[in-house]
Amino acid sequence: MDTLYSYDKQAIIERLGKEGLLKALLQMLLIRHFEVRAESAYQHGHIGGFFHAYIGQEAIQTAAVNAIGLKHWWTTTYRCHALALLMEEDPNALMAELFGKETGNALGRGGSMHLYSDNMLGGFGIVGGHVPVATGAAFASKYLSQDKLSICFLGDGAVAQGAVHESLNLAALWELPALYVIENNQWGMGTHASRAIAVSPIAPSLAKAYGIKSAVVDGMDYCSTFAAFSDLGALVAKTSRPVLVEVMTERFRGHSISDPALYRSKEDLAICKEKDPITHLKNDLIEQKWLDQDEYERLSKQVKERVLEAIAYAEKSPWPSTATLEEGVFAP
Ligand SMILES: Cc1ncc(C[n+]2csc(CCOP(=O)(O)OP(=O)(O)O)c2C)c(N)n1
Repeated sequence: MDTLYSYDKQAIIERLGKEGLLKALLQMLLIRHFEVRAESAYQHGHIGGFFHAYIGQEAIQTAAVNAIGLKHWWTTTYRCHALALLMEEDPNALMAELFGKETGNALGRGGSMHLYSDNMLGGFGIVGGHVPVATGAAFASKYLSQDKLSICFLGDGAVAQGAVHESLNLAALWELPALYVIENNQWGMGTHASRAIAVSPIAPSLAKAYGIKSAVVDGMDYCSTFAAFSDLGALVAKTSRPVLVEVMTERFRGHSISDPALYRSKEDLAICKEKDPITHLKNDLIEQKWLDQDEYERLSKQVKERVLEAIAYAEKSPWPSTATLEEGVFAP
């Protein structure tokens, strides 16, 4: 393993302050409670189709958005609830989208895998298929002098896809302002990365092949992830050269809600959960005496109530009318 991205923790804590760290904690709690409640709604038959939780990985996209800023182009996989919440999309509309309701973020047509915002290009179901889209956004930004980076999250399982390599090649060749983020949760469905990807860590080898910079980052520690994204986002902006980041993380659930994850022992999962990024950040705050357990419980309850409001909104929202079935559908 190449060394993990090193950073000065105390400097980051001082830079973010109580306000910055509490903001991140609330964002991560919103993502966690949103998905836990949505899972329960799924089990009760209110949500259909696919459902991939981001539980365990929350620190990564939270840190990326806070460090780099909302105004850029953001693209991710089907594990997209967190990014849409971080883009400040209304939790009511996002929950309604999962329920397939007319008031949903994509008018009930996209569901769990296809959430959007003005700057979030999706939510994509095809593994690696969104990476050329993010590369195109980086090209457009450069071509139109938009002063926007394109940040693209992909899984370790996507790294073997040709589209990823073509994207890295073009981004390096054309000096595009793109930050590619491999969220290495070590699993592609039920296959361990060590059985699917020839190199480990992934980013240093891959980046070398395309002559670009890389980093490997601890994705379970908000402060570390924030430090890395802050530095690497600035590097992409300054050089207009792509950077490849690999963030080491853990997926606490199965691949999707219908995966019982029998390929992983209970003991292994328990070890993963000890690294919970929310507990990690909570402990950082407690250590600074900026939070105590009672206040944490109060904040968590407040966020849970917000999510229950979103569930109630989704439940009472109407189904899309059949009269609108052909609206928004491309007809050549
Ligand atoms: C082109 C393509 N091949 C296969 C699939 C089926 N599939 C869906 S998710 C997945 C695993 C992807 O794993 P990874 O990229 O590591 O992302 P993670 O689910 O761990 O976030 C596969 C093989 C697909 N959706 N698209």
